[in-house]
Amino acid sequence: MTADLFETVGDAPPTRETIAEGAVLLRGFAWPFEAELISALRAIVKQAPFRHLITPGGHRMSVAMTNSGSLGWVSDPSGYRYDPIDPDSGNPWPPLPDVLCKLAASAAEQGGFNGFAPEACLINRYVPGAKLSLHQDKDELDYAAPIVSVSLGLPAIFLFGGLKRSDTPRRYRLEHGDVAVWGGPSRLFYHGIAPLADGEHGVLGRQRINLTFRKVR
Ligand code: MD3
Ligand code: FE
Repeated sequence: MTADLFETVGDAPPTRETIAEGAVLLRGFAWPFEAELISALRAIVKQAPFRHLITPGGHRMSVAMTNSGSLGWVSDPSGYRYDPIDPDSGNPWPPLPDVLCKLAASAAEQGGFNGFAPEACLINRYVPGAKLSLHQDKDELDYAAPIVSVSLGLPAIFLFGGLKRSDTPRRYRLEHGDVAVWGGPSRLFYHGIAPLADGEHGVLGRQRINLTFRKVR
């Protein structure tokens, strides 16, 4: 009884929930990696700081981004692309740390995708008010591979639609340590993040960080 009173939510065992064909939510899956994950992130961001990209439509994104891996996702007024070079520094993106690679591969395996070897890890930073409008991820050449996402810091409302933009999205609350695997038919579903609510996270402060691991080609 006393033990229950002092137990934190972070101690609950990871759970696995299928939310669509090919899409699996692994709540708390990243907790065992937390310390290593956050120190790896700090090192990446030192070499390739977060920046607000400009969309082809000329809008500055409210989400700040950086990348790790042999390729990074970038947007500028000429379009979206994967680039081996960070356009801000002229250097290659920081290589994918082992801990990130292992986390992504073991989550993918839990979701039924064996041998996942991501080339790109896009890192998104949300402060309160930042959002990501409904979109499809279709800048990759290989849709057979899943996308693995890891949520850290403040919770967010994830909007999960369907193959058509007009499909009404379902809402899921993604919290610190939650990992999701998006493959099979769900790989091209529309999705987004509602404007982040204000708050303070015990480890990461007033922000949410999301990592998406992708096989690009
Ligand atoms: C469902 N990021 O970077 S992660 C993105 O939380 C992106 O920053 C969001 O959408 C974020 O493109 C959502 C969850 C996610 C990622 C990719 C998907 C869900 C997905 C691809 C297909 C379907
Ligand atoms: Fe996306």
